[in-house]
This record gives sequence, structure tokens and C-alpha cells, in this order.
Amino acid sequence: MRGPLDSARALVSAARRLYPLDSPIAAQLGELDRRLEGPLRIALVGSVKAGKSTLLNGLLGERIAPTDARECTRIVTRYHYGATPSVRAVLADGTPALLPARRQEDRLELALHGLSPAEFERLDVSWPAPGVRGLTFVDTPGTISVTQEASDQTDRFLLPEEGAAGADAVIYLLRSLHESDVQFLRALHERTRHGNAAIGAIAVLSRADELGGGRLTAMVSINEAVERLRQHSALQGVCETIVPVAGLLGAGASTLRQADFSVFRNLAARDPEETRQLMVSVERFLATRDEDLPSERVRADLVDRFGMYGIRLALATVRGGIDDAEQLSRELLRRSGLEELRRVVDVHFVQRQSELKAHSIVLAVHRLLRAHPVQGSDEVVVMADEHMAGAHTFAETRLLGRIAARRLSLSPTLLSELERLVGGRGASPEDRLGVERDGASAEELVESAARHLGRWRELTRNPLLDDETYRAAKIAERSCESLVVTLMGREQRTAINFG
Ligand SMILES: Nc1nc2c(ncn2[C@@H]2O[C@H](COP(=O)(O)OP(=O)(O)OP(=O)(O)O)[C@@H](O)[C@H]2O)c(=O)[nH]1
Ligand SMILES: [Mg+2]
Repeated sequence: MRGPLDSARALVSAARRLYPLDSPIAAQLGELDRRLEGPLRIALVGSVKAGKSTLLNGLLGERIAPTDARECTRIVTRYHYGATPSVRAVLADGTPALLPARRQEDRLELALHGLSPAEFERLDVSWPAPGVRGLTFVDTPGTISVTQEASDQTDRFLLPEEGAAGADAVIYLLRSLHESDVQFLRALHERTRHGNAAIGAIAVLSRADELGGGRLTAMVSINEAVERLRQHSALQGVCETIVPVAGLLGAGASTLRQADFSVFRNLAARDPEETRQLMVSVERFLATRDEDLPSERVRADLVDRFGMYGIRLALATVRGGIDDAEQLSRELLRRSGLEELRRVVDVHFVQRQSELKAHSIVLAVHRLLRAHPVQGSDEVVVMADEHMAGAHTFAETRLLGRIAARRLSLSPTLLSELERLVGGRGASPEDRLGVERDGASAEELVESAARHLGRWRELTRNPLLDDETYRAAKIAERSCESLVVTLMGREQRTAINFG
């Protein structure tokens, strides 16, 4: 069966045959063709200081992206995996340049050599961080930036006049829902939508610890806030789901070392009331003079890397009985929401990367042909329309968001089955049917898929279903149909191999 990337490749080839080899359009099509072979691009987007670069460092597992007021935060920066660190720049006039990559302790220091951020189109950082393997992450300047220039950079990168969107998927960070966030998400959706498909988009309620004032009970307020956002009509249809993340804690947890654990353990062993007083504010934590406390530099580093909420949580966790760095790191990662975000990124983006990449490229080809029509281009435009109309996976990811928002009236058992069938626990046929890899024969898998298909088809005939649940059941029916087709293909191949 032909996959979405094959179909996109065929479309680009058909388009390339229409234009002279030395034309600018042919060059753009060549660029689109190369992008199909490259990694999936995921951009972190949101207003100024939403916590994008900090969250990116958490996802990468290293402190590479500059945070806070440094001038590099105003340049679109792509992070790729590379065996040796390097930083390449593309200047605003298109000239390439190599910048020195200096590693400072555990972070990357970027120097712009006297140029202003506005003189750069983008930076490309290669770094041997395991978190970027097979993916490109893009850090972007705030969308409602203090400088209009930086904000324009993000717009130009994500939604260029010509060519493909700079990313195939977006993690949009919000601290609370502002009109500007809704407008941005809507514009992104509208301008990348075609047929069933649009750019991948998930929202993150970021700096989540601050919602609960940094208290240990913050999770209650955070869960309520997420629930409200999930039900918010303005976000419906423009992002697939929303998750809360305390990015600073996540980034701290993913870079937590044995030395940090020892400091936390010593602090946790002190008198709890004294420590509580010490932790009342950052100022008091840093300014208190006491020989038994870690040095001021060490305390400042903890605040910088974990935040006060992270330190409080680490102390409570150590007091609760955790006694090594790895366990503490794991527990903090879980509590930060970063682990859940990684799962959601995997299900919504990584496992659907072929569809997302193909969508960006097919949409760009479609626009290019419409803007520069030549003889024969109409037929290729129709091919592109057909490609985008058939993209069922986009309906599935939107449905996952509706399941998470509890908008369907189905029993918990059926909801759980639905989530699994449409790819919420993994996109492979085995994941969807809930069987172990190699745990069932091809024939048994086909039978299981057919049984599910029968059940969901029957459900769509139930006249009592509300509209939303009916649409969900139709999507499940379609997912089961394509499972049956895929598995029958596999069964035939197995029969040929062994027959
Ligand atoms: N308490 C808390 N602070 C955070 C969190 N994430 C980021 N911050 C702080 O917020 C400030 C801005 O974080 P950045 O990661 O630079 O935000 P950004 O969105 O990349 O900012 P710009 O690129 O300048 O738009 C820094 O001081 C971070 O330490 C978080 O989860 N909790
Ligand atoms: Mg930033």
C-alpha cells in the first residue's frame, strides 16, 4: 500500500515535470523534495516568556536553548542531532555563516559577533543530544514580541508567503488563554488547513507551577485550569489537545545529577520548620547565612535550574523516601508533566510524522501551482486535493483531543477502546488492537480488527447517539476499516513468504 510520503513524492515529481529545470519554481520544488526525506520539524511557539526555550531544554534533556533575556532568543533556531556540536547561521540576506559553539559547563553559549538579531534569518544548531535524534525542534521568538521584528520572524517562519510552513507540527505554549493566543492558533490552523488535514498542533499550559503560586498543592489548581481550557470553545478544532507542564522543573529533572541529589538530601535532613521558613521566598533562600547550608552559588544554581517549586517538591520527595538521583529525576519528571508531554508528542506527532510531513509539502506544492499555473498544473492540483482529502489520521488526532476533554458519552470501557483504536497508545496495528508485538498471528489480527469493525459499525446505527459520539464512532469505523486492509495485506505477504 502506498503511504503518504510516497504519494507526496509522486506529486512533487509530477509538479517538477511542469517547469523548466532552471526556473525558480523548480528550485523550490527541489527544496520540498529534500524536506520530505528530512526529519519531522516541531516548533515551540507562544508569547514572550511563555517558557518555550526552557521547555525545549527539557525535551532535549540538555541546556542548549538560551533562556531569559539573551539576544539569541529573538532568532528562530533549529536544533538537529549531530555527532559534533556546530552552529550555522543564515543571515537575513541569505548568506550562510559559521558561529563558534562554546560549551559553558553544561550549557551552550552563543555569540552573535556584534550582529543584531534582526540581521539573522535563522540559526541551525547541531548537538549530540539524544532528545533530538530523528527530529528537528525549532525554538521561536515570542509571537507578541516586545519587538515587532522578532514576532514577524516567527510569522514568516511558520506561515511564509510561499514554500512550506517552517514546521510540520507546533507545540503552542500558553500561560492563560488570551485573545492573541486564540488568534494565532486560528490563523495557524486556517492557513495550513486543506481537506481533512492541517498542521499538527498541541497546546501546553506552561509554567504550570506558577498557577498554584508554587505551592505543593499546585496540581489541583492546574488540573482545574486545564479542564476549563479543554472545554473552552475557542480552542476547539484549532489544537488537538492540551497538557499542563512545569517546564523549568522538567528541564531541571532531566539534567539532575548525583551532586544535585546530595544537596537536596542534605537540605531535606534539616529541621522541616526551619527549612520551610528558609523557602518562603527566593530572596530568603539565597540571602540566609548559615554554614550548614549549601554555598550561595549552589543555591542560586538550584533556583535557576529547578525554581522554588522544584526545590520544594524535590525536598518533599526525598523526605518521602526516595534515595537516589535516578529515582528522584524520574519522579520529578513525572510530576512536571514533561513525561506526559513526551507521550503526547509521540502519539500526536512522531508516530504520525509521515502524514504531517506529507501534508506540509503537499500544501506547499498546491499553493505553488496555484500561484504559478502552467499547462498541466490543474491536473496536479487535483492530485494534491485528493491526497489531502484522504488524510484520515488528522481526524483521529482531533478525536483524541475530544476524548481527553471528555466530550463523548460512551462507557469508560468503550472510551478506552476508542482511544486505543484511533492510535492514542501507538499507531501500529498491534498497539491499536491492544495485543503484544508478535503476540498474535496475522490471521488472528485480521479477525480481531474485523470484530472491532463490526462493533463500531453497529454503534453508528444506534439512533440515540448524540452528534459528537456518532462522529467519533464513524472515525473508529474508518480506522478499523483501514486496519483490516493493512492487516490483510500483511497476511497475504506472510502467506507468500511461507507458502
Ligand atoms: N516558575 C517557572 N518559571 C519558568 C518556567 N519555565 C520558564 N520559566 C522562567 O521564565 C523565564 C522565561 O523562560 P524562557 O524559557 O526564556 O521563555 P521563552 O518563551 O523562551 O521566552 P522568549 O524566547 O524570550 O519569548 C525564565 O526566567 C525561566 O526560568 C516554569 O515552568 N516555571
Ligand atoms: Mg526563548
